[in-house]
Amino acid sequence: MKTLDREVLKKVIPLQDRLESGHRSCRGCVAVPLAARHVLRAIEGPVVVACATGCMEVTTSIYPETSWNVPWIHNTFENVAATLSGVEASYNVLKKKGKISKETTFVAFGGDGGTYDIGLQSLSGMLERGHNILYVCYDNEGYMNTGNQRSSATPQGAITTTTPAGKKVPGKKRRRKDLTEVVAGHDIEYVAQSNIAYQQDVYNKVKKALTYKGPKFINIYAPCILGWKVQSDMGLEVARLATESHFWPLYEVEQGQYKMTYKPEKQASFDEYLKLQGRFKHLAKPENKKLVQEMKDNIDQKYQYLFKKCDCLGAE
Ligand SMILES: Cc1ncc(C[n+]2csc(CCOP(=O)(O)OP(=O)(O)O)c2C)c(N)n1
Ligand code: SF4
Ligand SMILES: [Mg+2]
Repeated sequence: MKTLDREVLKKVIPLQDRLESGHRSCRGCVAVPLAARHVLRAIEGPVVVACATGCMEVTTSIYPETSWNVPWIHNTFENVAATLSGVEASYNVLKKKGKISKETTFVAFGGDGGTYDIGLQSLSGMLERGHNILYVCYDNEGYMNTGNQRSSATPQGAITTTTPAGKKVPGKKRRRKDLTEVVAGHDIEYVAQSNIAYQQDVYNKVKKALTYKGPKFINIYAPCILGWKVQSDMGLEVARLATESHFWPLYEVEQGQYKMTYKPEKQASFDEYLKLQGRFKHLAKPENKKLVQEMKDNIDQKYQYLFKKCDCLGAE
């Protein structure tokens, strides 16, 4: 697991977590608390956080309690980017009038459902209007707080309650949407793909994103123990294998320039990644061999394509 470099650790350990303990995410959940903490640790000074409805929101803010010790705004499933756009615009007006002087960072968190699907329109608007906001998607590949329904981020072959596997259907039929690329198409200053198992990578990307005034987007791979049917101490290992097997490459697009931020020395086994997750259990059956091969071919094809677009000399 890639934790923070020693020098960075010394800096962040004394900091108070901006998402406190005592939240109600599932035992072993690596999606919600780690995504929030890894991101917020990299931000200095005042911060305003907004969450779309999703696990991060419902497990941290059940009335009358909250685990957030920063200004925090609840949103519906679809409009976190729009709400925070309004907050950032008001802040700019108040600053102009001299009523606020502190530099403040605005961070929106949305799950994949709230980002890839139902909040895509408000995200796209926020990016195009140029708000000075960092949008972070914690991608746990499904609608998890409502009981594990598929989203457009759910990978091909995965079982969810709305994509069951049986004699005729092998789990989700369609491939996942590549949202990082969709966002990159908005031609903003900074877009990146990261993974909660690579803490230093998340840290670096947040730091770099915040050097830009304007919209920036980071898509963080964040396994759901419950929905993916993963042993409660294996969430980070599954996340790690996603990147090491080339399924979830770590890269950034800075001012239009693609760069791999981590290049695994040797491609890890995708079968190993599948084996750790109950949602893919049925893929071990002989009749699904062809589908698994198709999934692997797709990973290799996409990785090669991305690699070509990247400045490979910049890879770790
Ligand atoms: C318009 C609307 N449709 C459906 C819902 C119910 N709902 C709330 S959160 C959610 C799924 C959230 O999925 P995601 O954004 O991936 O977050 P996760 O729970 O996986 O963390 C759904 C279906 C809603 N609140 N509003
Ligand atoms: S349902 Fe999944 S993402 Fe949500 S709190 Fe539980 S383990 Fe975490
Ligand atoms: Mg989700």
